[in-house]
Amino acid sequence: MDSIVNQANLQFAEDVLCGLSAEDKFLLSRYFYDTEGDHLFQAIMASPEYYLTDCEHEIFEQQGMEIAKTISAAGPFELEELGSGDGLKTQLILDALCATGADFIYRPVDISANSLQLLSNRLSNGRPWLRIDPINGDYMQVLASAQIQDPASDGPRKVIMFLGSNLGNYQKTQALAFLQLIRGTMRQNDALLIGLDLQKEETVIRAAYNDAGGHTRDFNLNLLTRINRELGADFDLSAFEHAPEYDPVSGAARSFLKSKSAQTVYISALDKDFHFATGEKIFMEISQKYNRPLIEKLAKGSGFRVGHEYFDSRNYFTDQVWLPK
Ligand code: AVJ
Repeated sequence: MDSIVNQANLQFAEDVLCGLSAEDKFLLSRYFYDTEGDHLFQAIMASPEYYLTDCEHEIFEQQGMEIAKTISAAGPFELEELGSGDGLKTQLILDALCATGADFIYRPVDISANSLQLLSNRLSNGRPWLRIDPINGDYMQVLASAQIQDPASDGPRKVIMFLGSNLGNYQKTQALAFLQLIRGTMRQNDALLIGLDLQKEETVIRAAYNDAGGHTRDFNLNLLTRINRELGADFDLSAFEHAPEYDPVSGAARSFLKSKSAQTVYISALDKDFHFATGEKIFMEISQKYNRPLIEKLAKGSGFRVGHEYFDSRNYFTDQVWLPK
């Protein structure tokens, strides 16, 4: 046991123990993103069914200048991006900001030092004007720490970006708590630019989380591979199937892995067996889809008001500027 569990994956081991011991088994979607998971997510974003990335890209391409003017109107600022990822759409915003003559420094925050490095290189290339100051770390921790200035200090104005409907990975109460945490770091002239995926025709959403190329299935199964490798488990991937669901009433898209048979999985880092009944599901991820009342409720409940809204041509997705209430 000691040989497998080190400091780095102790938290992972704990979370897997907690999730697989629960009455309704679950794993945490934050663990999808190992190196292979990053690649699989890239493949998902490139799949024709996954409309989210294209929609947000379209919004920034078509309305980037408006957004840039809106967020820079109140003067110089730090642009802090939570979970910057590959930065493909961020470059549209940065270029629009440059074109409007905005005075800003870009601070991407990401858990992956590697993707931060790639991002800095990609964005700096051809943009001699760009001031970039990456912060490596978990954005929850970075938000909670002084690395992002606390509202009592009189540092520069701040615009926080949280794009791609990443908020959707939180259940409703956690989403609210997270937004409150963000709000707590902000002052009156600061702003939040947030991307949210909207409720729409069911078939469109179902397809986005069940692409024909099987990337979403592989993305989910990869977490079992990660547990096998990092925690010494013996998950048989062929004994689980990808079973996504969408509830149009609540707007929750949820991914599950479903056990095809009655089986036992041993995890050596935990020195423990886990039993799965035929058809038993592991809840893997929620991707919440929003509508206006839901958005209003989240904004109000966390001390914001919706200042500006931008939509793609199909009204599938929205990027919004939220202002302190
Ligand atoms: C990165 C959280 C926005 O929920 O749509 C994509 C992750 N999961 N396909 C999402 C994801 C399965 C994605 N987010």
